[in-house]
Amino acid sequence: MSAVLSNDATTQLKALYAEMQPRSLYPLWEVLGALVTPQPRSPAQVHRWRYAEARDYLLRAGDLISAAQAERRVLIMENPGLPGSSCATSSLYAGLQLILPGEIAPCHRHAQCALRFVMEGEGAFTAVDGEKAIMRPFDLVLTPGWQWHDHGNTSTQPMIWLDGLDIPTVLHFDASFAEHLPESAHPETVPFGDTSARYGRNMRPMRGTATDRRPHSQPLFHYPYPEWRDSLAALTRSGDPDPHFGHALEFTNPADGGAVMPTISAHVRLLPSGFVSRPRASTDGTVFVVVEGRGVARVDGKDIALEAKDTLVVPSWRTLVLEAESDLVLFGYSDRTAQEKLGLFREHRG
Ligand code: 1HN
Repeated sequence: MSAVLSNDATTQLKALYAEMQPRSLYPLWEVLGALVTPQPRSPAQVHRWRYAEARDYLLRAGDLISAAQAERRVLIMENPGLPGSSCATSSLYAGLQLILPGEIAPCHRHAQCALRFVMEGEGAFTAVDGEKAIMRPFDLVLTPGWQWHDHGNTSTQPMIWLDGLDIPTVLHFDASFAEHLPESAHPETVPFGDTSARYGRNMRPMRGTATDRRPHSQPLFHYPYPEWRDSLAALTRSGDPDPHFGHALEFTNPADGGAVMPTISAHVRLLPSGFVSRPRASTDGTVFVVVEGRGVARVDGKDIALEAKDTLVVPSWRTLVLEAESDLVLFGYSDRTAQEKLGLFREHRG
């Protein structure tokens, strides 16, 4: 409210507010400025989680509760600016999940879309609608909304991955559904590698043939590290880095060439040693994982050191500069695709 009111009017307005409140009526003019801000004012904070610290707590939890007891044994990486929300950004969730040798995380499905980005361990699996993805470090594995998924560790080492989900987005729309399969694991109905062969090679089953098996809109769910890392390496040999991103590749859904899931975009980037990015702000708060290398994230002028396997969250509309002290490879995910569909996405490149 900008106009100056007389004392009398102010007193009478206060009395009016008090009278209206029991009927759930409120004056917009008191809150308009906070609702419609000239630019984003996210309550989320910039935050970095050191992997070694989080890993230690996760392994301690592993001594105390099984994956089956917990359903999912996960430490939530909650944004310190969004306490009690289980959110990493206002629209996205991040957590670190542990599955120990011999364990099964039981089969369920839910409306929320999930991605897994493998931090350590080798050979455990996620099964999506009855097909296993054998996971290796820095693989990206998707479980799109409403697809059955269970995890199992038949290897001899603990397996830890980052879970990225659109939980806050689904909560926002009050659109959460979930159910459990009566059995702990989905029957293995599809041979290993089947989906990658059908959809992961710039081809797809002929429409309307019996070879068209996975859901049309979300077929591919495994993006192996050696493939995406090799593509990034090829970019470094064939051209200059983008001044804001470095060498960057977005993971795509082969069904439509768009983002990996309706609510989540994911990408990787490589900043060559010594590279300093130009400053950039965007409306999609982003969760980053350091895959390799060291560097500094400068967010609104404040430096945050980055080491391998750290997780960093940069909320909406904070100005980010990245400095690579050695070749720095980052994985990142955000709600960019959802914002683009809603006509909300904006960026400012300095
Ligand atoms: C979930 O289903 C998984 O399937 C991981 O591994 C983390 C966090 C919140 C809600 C559901 C999983 C989750 C989750």
